[in-house]
Amino acid sequence: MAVQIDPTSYRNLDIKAHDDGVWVVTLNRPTKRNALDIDTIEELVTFFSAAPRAGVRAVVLAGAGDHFCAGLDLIEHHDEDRSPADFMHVCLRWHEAFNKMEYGGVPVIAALQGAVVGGGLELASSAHVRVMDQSAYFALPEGQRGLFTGGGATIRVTDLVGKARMIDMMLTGRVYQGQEAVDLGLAQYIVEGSSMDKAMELARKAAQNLPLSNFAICSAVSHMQNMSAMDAAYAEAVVAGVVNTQPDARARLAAFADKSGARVRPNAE
Ligand code: 1HE
Repeated sequence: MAVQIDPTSYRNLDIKAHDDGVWVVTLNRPTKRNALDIDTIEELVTFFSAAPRAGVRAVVLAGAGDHFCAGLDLIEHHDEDRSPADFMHVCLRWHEAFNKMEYGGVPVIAALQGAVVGGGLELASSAHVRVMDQSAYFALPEGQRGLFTGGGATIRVTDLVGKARMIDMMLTGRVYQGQEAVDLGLAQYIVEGSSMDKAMELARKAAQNLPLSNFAICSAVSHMQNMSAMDAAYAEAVVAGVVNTQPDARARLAAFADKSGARVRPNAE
């Protein structure tokens, strides 16, 4: 059942495992601003298909260089001169990759800098947590390029910012950055320094949770959003039945009961 991930078999992704179960996956085509060509998408499918069964406790997803990701590889798209059916299949591979991320059960923390645009925003919005630095900015330039979103923005970006803002971003190319981007929900954290450092800190924290708890958090919440409230409540009860009785949780519950377990306190001033 356990699968192995061989970092040396990836060309467009740089993959590094850390001792604490945190894996750093970096889009590694900085000279192309990490634009998503089909090979990169296939490597994302491969990695995120394996991660849940390979002991990966959390993933930090990053982009090499000054920009997280410039979206669809427009040069490849231009040169391939794809048919409608061809591009539909390209988009289905994007969905395969991004659904594996969102529904795979392994926490994915995105570390963002520079452009997070078009398909780059679709990729980032498939992560569970987004950390931006002061240089990061978000946009959907598809409208200006004669294109439309094809990697899930109509679903995930709309979930983050709402329908009206999503349509405005696509119609006018509006760019969001800084604290406003956090206030709208495009990222959960903004940092003065490196988004990578903060993302690693959050990933290490998440990696300390029991894997089955993280599996539920990083798959069940998304699945339940797709259900009616009645069905979601039922599914939540079933998931909680499994997770909340896991044998590995007993030591944590015992620690609370004997008062050695950490208490929940407000943040220090
Ligand atoms: C690219 C791409 C790309 C850069 N595809 N090659 N996305 C966009 O519309 C964003 C397009 N990119 C940009 O607006 C800018 O490149 C950036 C703001 C991201 C960066 O600017 P800058 O000045 O640092 O770089 P540059 O000079 O524009 O580009 C550097 C190189 O990266 C250059 O290649 P070179 O071989 O001439 O050196 C660029 O061609 C290359 N490059 N971005 C291919 N996107 C499933 S549907 C999803 C639909 C979409 O995602 S549409 C949105 C596409």
